[in-house]
Amino acid sequence: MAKKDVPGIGEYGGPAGGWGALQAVAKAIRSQMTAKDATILLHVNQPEGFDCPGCAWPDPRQGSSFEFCENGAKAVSWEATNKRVTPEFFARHTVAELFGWEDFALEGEGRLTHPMKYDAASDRYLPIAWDRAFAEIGAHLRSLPDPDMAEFYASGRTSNEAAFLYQLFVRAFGTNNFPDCSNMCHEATSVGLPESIGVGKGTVTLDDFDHCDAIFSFGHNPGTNHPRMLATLREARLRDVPIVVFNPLKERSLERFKSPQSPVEMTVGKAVSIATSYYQVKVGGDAAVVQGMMKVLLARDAVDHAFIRNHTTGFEALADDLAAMSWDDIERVSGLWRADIEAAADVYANARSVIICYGMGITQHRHGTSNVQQLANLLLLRGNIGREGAGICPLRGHSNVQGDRTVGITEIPGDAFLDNLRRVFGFEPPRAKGHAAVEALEAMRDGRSRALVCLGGNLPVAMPDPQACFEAMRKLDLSVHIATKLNRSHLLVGKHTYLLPCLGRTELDVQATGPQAVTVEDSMAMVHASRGSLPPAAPELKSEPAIVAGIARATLPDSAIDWEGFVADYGRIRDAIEAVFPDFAGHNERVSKPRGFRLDVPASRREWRTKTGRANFIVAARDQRPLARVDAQDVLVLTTVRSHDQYNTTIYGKNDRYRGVTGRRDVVFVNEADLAERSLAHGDLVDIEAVAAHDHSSEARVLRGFVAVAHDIARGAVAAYYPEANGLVSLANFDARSGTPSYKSVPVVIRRAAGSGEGLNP
Ligand SMILES: Nc1nc2c(c(=O)[nH]1)N[C@H]1C(S)=C(S)[C@@H](COP(=O)(O)OP(=O)(O)OC[C@H]3O[C@@H](n4cnc5c(=O)[nH]c(N)nc54)[C@H](O)[C@@H]3O)O[C@H]1N2
Ligand SMILES: Nc1nc2c(c(=O)[nH]1)N[C@H]1C(S)=C(S)[C@@H](COP(=O)(O)OP(=O)(O)OC[C@H]3O[C@@H](n4cnc5c(=O)[nH]c(N)nc54)[C@H](O)[C@@H]3O)O[C@H]1N2
Ligand SMILES: [Mo]
Repeated sequence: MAKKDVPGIGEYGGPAGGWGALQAVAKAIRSQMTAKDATILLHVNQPEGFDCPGCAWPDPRQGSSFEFCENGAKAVSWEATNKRVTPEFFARHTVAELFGWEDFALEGEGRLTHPMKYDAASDRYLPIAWDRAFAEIGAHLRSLPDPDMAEFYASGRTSNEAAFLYQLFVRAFGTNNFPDCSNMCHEATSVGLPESIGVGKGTVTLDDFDHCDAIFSFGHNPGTNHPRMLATLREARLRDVPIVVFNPLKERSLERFKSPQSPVEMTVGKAVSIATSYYQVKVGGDAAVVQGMMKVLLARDAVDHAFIRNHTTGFEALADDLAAMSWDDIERVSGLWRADIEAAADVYANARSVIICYGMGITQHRHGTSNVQQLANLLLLRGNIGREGAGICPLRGHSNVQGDRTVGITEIPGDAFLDNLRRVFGFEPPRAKGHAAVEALEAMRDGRSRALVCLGGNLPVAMPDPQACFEAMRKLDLSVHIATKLNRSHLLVGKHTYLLPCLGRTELDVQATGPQAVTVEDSMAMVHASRGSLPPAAPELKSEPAIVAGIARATLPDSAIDWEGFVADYGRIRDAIEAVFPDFAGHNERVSKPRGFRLDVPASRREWRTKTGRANFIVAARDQRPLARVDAQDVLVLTTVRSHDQYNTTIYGKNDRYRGVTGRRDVVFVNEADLAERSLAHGDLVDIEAVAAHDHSSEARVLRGFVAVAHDIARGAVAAYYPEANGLVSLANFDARSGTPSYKSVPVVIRRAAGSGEGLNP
């Protein structure tokens, strides 16, 4: 049936990659940079170049050929833009006026050039000298009655060096309040995997993908968010490795891909099909799928008894739990037929070595931690962890989010780490648990926290419930933003607000001892150097380590730590990291090697650093706080996703090519049958209302006037873009074990928009 014509909504017929991707790169570069500057793209992810700020997928293992990535090119050109936000810009626009701009327009103005301070009288940002800014920030922080009344946010682009200095400063100041982007992202991994396998990281390397016999993909969209992964999946498909996908949306890149690096594929060749089976699981239905698969394996006795005996605990409890589970329930919750789940279990059982990949479709749920642990259970049943070609592969978010955690950005630091910090730096670090992101926002909202420092990011826009978060920001006595570009967080001013512009990854960072490199850790625990080469966007910019050290010195005048020495030579920061974290032995020497080194992941050699000393099967959570009555008549479950033209809260453009959307983001994807059931049609304007009774919040949350788009999405599920849909997510709706907000399971009802007619068009 031909779909009604709706402006900006169509269908994308091509594969992922292909010419569409090359055109998009050219466009991204043209809009931000000159042709000469565009040569910077040749330095992305090369041994002597800088680490791509786009994602945390590892670098290619050899060769120096430019590894093509459309969204990497967008991320780089967005940072390396020619556009500037100068003091004159701020003189022309009040903060109230800028607040009315779209996020897209704010960041689109370009790079921040000068340190600025908010002036309430004129409602403008005015320039301030660096030293004065540091002195004032230090005085404000010192005047707090208690260090626990300040929050220190970090977004995961920050290098290991900046992150380590940041945590050192904050702990010397006296708190563990480290909300970070990981709290909104893979916290379920960081909490879930250590209980299962003794380490909160993925266990595979790129080499394992050359040796696996099957790949299972749960809840991630690599064509958009980890595009370089498609090259790895393509290679696996060319070896005839089955790839089984579970995703409520049909994502083009998981269906087929044309490699822009393969001249034959680009011209005469066919696209490579990626998924060999594609199951449109219900939103939040993954644990049920995995339980069903495990049930099949047990029924067929297709498990690795020797591995289970020698390496694990908890098998009997898991088996009992699975036995008690009915296929009716599994089918209802997963939205899949038993036969589908059996077929998937067959592929799994027939493969000697299996890798499971997963992303936000698994973690951002009220049972995110438990979801992650079910994936680990499935792998453990056949000994698929800790040997070649097998393992678990969380697709991390920000390019250095894993590294930041490794070097101490955590609200729950371990004793061994704190003891080392005390030994190396001679101060007593705080031991009490600090605030994660949700707790930080709650403390700010309730007035218990009075200050917020942000090392990058766009915290209140990334969090659930913007209304509550925006208000919380405006109540602060002090807010400090270390950033490359203007965003909405900077406009949510408190009593004293400072905007401190920093260098980005692409830029040359020259300190007293000469040009500096920083280091980052990718999704597969590879640590390597990153060196920028472009001249800084403005002469006044400082590096993140220099800004952190500047604030530290001003806040802690009596500190015995040599902040200036650290900034003069980042090698000294790396030495300090090595002194605190034994895993980094030989740090400076090892990162001087072209591709760096891999941090130890004990589970990948079957050493289980859990309390039991074994890998643990963990029975799935039973829901204590039922979410939506998924079976209730008109309740749908909303999931929020990234478009192809955005980087988290950074919107590069309003297109979402692979999903057929052009020039708009006010859409909600709905299954055609679900529309029909509500007497709605493709293109109708709808209001989306969160069902408060089911998400533990009290007030009504409504998004008005969105365009309903009939889409290939599981029944009962709807999808909208992040951050536009964050107003529907309650701050109270999160995974109790990890604190990860349930951005991917919001119970909603959808109805024709109040006052709208039959739709938009034609
Ligand atoms: N270009 C670009 N790259 C990025 C980012 C970006 O914004 N832009 N962000 C970075 C960051 S911080 C992160 S965390 C990663 C995010 O990378 P992803 O995890 O790929 O991010 P999402 O867009 O949230 O996509 C989640 C996928 O899960 C599916 N999904 C939703 N709900 C469910 C569910 O209940 N079950 C299952 N099985 N699937 C579900 C969605 O349909 C979608 O395909 O990407 C990183 N890389
Ligand atoms: N509804 C919904 N909400 C979500 C998600 C979702 O899937 N759905 N995903 C969540 C996830 S996974 C994450 S990780 C968070 C992301 O949350 P954040 O990490 O806080 O947000 P970003 O949008 O990545 O931050 C963008 C800003 O970072 C600054 N920046 C960019 N580069 C640099 C740099 O090199 N240095 C510094 N200092 N600043 C820089 C720029 O000013 C830019 O405006 O959002 C979460 N929110
Ligand atoms: Mo993320």
